[in-house]
Amino acid sequence: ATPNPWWANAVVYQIYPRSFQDTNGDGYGDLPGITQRLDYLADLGVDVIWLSPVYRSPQDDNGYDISDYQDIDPIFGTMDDMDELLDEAHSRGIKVVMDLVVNHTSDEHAWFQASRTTDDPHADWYWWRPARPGHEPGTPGAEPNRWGSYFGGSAWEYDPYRGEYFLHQFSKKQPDLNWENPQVRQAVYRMMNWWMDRGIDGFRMDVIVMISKLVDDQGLLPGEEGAAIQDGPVGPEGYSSPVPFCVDGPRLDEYLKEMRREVFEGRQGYLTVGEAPDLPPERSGAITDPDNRELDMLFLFTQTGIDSDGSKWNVRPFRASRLKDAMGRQQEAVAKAGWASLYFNNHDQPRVVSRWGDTSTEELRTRSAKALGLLLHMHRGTPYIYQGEELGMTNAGFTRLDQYRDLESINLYHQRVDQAHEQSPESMMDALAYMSRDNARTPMQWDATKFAGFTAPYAPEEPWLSVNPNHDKINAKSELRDQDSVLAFYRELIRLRHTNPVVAAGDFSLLDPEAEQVYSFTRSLDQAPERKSGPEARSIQEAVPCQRLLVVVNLSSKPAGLPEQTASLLGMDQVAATSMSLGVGDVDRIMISTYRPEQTVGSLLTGRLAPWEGFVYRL
Ligand code: TEU
Ligand code: CA
Repeated sequence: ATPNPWWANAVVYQIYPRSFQDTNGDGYGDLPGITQRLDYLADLGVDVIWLSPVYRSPQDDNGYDISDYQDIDPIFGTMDDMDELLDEAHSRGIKVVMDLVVNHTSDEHAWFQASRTTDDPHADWYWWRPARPGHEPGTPGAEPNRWGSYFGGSAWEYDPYRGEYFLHQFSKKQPDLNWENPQVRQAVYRMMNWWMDRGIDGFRMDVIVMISKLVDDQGLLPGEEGAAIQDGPVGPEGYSSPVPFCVDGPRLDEYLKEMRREVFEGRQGYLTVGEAPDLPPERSGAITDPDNRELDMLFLFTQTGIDSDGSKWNVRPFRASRLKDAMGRQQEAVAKAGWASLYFNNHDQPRVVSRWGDTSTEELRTRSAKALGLLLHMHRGTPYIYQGEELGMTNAGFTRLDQYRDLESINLYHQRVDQAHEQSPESMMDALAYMSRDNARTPMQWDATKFAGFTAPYAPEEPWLSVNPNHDKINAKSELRDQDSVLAFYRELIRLRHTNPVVAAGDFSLLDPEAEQVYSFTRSLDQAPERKSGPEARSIQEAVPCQRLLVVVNLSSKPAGLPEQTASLLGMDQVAATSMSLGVGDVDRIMISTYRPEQTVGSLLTGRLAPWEGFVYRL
């Protein structure tokens, strides 16, 4: 029987269409390109693809600024191309989830244009506010409050036509929709239903936890003239953070429940995943509890914040204990009810192998890419693979600002270096090389040809963002031929989740939280737990014999001993650091390893792990 919820053992693959496959030589990936590569994805074994936005857009933020939700942007193709992609994906048993960007629209959306006239029915569809009394509108200090935008500058933009400011948490071409207005919500649900009826299988919901903003009794935002609530303290760049007032606002649950009722009730086989920056993991249990009828799962951010301090541009060293704490909190939050999504990479994060792995040699790159993949995929939840992660693709390696295209990277460089003098040019370039979103956005590396097979070598236009020169070594074509490739390993990870109910559903229990080299935990289904994950999910649990898996990963380029709790689970003698139990020598217990299973048996016998050695052991 198909498990329900079906996503309990599914693996999702994220496509960033602009960088996946160009078919017409204009340097931008497109929908026909995705359709062309579906066999590759089917062969990898993924169940779902999530497409970053392909709607009509001025492309200020690469499509996260939508000017028409019911049309396809010409750079990506046509609605016919979309329908064909849906058909071709479905015929291979692959579901298609689209991005839903409804915290904001583009300023070029018809709703926003209409909203600029105060007597238009759309006048209240965005957060319009007058200039601060006593200030000349449009001059510094006249903004309604001191909030800064995530992409630099004030979160308010003055529109001389309307004579008022509008709120934009992201770029000034991304005005925030006013969800307080029921007409806005109904228009969004109508659009969502239109797409669901067209045959898509769900939505990834962009910054969905930001749709409700905290207002006082008079409807004033924090820090506005006369407001009952103050805005937060101002940082070195002169702005205060909207996070405490815009993330997880007072009406979030109400809106999510309404959306669920208006769009998804009565539908089946779909997936909803909400993006949740700055949401405390503890809240995810309630939002994803099926009984609460909100969302299926959330992308939390605790793990992506472990190597920076305050701002993402203040980079600090990776520590395994911080990663364990971040992931552990997420796992804990949904242990009884609700569900987790698992990711290290997406289009906003640097490449994980460059970030927490080791790319100094080819050997270490493949080992560490596998180790990080194994670590992620063995947690409890639905894993997301970002295009190229399955190849062990690395950061872009850019050294000059003019190589970057991302508005966040470019704006923040100017704000922090030129305006606030907060950071030296060198340290900001280092921070960009480590953290910039463009690291994830270089074209997909299909083969070793001039533009990596992303676009034809003789294409009239070069790719919109430079291809990583290492595509001569790191590419899908060569990895498809290699049994030991990162790609082959990901295929195996996916297969394991599909075939082993413990991997899909087993309880998570962290071991040795303080250990800095080795990350280990168990997954178990031994006491069929009371869990609210839908009726059929219980049936996979009942169908399996009791099982317990031990996951151990050396997250370093040096050999590592087994930490205490891990060693004792394996029946290791701490003093002699050798195995006391015969079982440890049994190669059949190694379900997957980043080394050959025989080698991992050797490591277990001596109690010493090789660099980036990671494995799953059947206890
Ligand atoms: O991102 C929201 C978000 O908070 C981040 O991941 C953001 O990119 C990062 O914090 C900036 O430092 C979503 C999308 O994933 C992102 O691509 C969009 O730019 C953003 O929303 C606006 O739509
Ligand atoms: Ca193209």
